[in-house]
Parts: sequence; C-alpha cells; structure tokens
Amino acid sequence: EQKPTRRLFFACWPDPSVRRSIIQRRRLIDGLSDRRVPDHNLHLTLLFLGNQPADRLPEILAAADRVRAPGFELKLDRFGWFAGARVAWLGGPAPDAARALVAWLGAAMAELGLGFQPREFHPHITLYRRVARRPEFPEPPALDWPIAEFVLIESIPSRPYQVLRTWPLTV
Ligand code: 2AM
Repeated sequence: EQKPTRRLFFACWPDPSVRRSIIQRRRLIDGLSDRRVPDHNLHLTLLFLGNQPADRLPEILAAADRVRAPGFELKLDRFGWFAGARVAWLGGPAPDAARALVAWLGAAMAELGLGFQPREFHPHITLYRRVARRPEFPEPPALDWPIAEFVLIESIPSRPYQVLRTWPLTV
C-alpha cells in the first residue's frame, strides 16, 4: 500500500504587478517552445521538497512558522537557460539575505528528517520548458522585486499551483 504524498516547494510568489512585469519581459523571448509556463504559475523556487508524506505537512508548516529572516530585493536582470533541465528563465544574482533564507529553510526541513535533494540556489523564474538548445537572449530591462514574504506551494498535475501558506519576512 502506498502512502499519500504531496509535491511541495517553498517559493517567492509574485504579486499582480510583479507578475505583469515578468510577463512583459517574457514577451521579449516569445515562442521559445510550446511549453510556456502559464501566467498564473510563474514563481521563483527557494527550496524544492518534492513528494513528501502527506502526514508530515503540519510539521513542515510549523517549522516554517519558526523562520525569522529579513526581506530582501531580488534584481532579475538576465535571461538564461539550464542545459540539464532545458528551461529558459529570467533570473539574477542571489542576495546574501536570500541565501540565508534558503539555508534556514533547508536546515529546518532537514531537521524534520525529510528526504530531499537541495540544489544550489540560482534565483530564476522558469518561463519556458523543453527548450532544446541555448537560445540567443536579449538583455531584459532589470526588474527589482522586493520580497517581503515567502510561500509553500503544492503542485498537483494539470492544476494551477496552490499557495498553502504565506509567511512574512521580518526580523
Ligand atoms: P525549475 O523551474 O527550474 O524547473 C516546481 O516544479 C518548481 O520546483 C519549479 O520551479 C522547478 O524548478 C523546481 N524544481 C523541480 N524539481 C526540482 C529539483 N529536483 N530541485 C530543485 N528545484 C526543483
């Protein structure tokens, strides 16, 4: 018998204005593949947990409740492409405060004994999937995104991402 799981990740979730700005920039690289990320799913992953036992969700929420970290500003100033994942993205440098938050979350989740494989943190918003080779990218107008909260997202196949909870960033 298989235990129910939920596919989860921590993320920064753009407000409507930032979402519009991301979509504007995406227009600069229109049609890269037939797998454009839907507008309503655009996000920046902080920590990917993947499939976790559904009955651990209350502990995951409680652990994130204990996170105390300051807000920060993300500068998204370049397009890029990951060869392995074959995704094209809008991204930028990782501020120290963002790295600290990711480290905090990783430590809190590891403390719960959850199995997940942390990847190096490269702040990016995936815009297109299944992009077979590195495109020629223009330079986007820089987007300054003030981050004052983080969220836990659940991903269910063929449904919009669902924000399960939002936490403020303030010390
Ligand atoms: P991606 O956008 O670079 O593909 C939901 O799948 C989110 O979690 C996406 O933002 C995706 O990143 C990220 N993600 C999926 N699998 C991952 C993994 N193994 N490690 C880190 N992030 C992952």
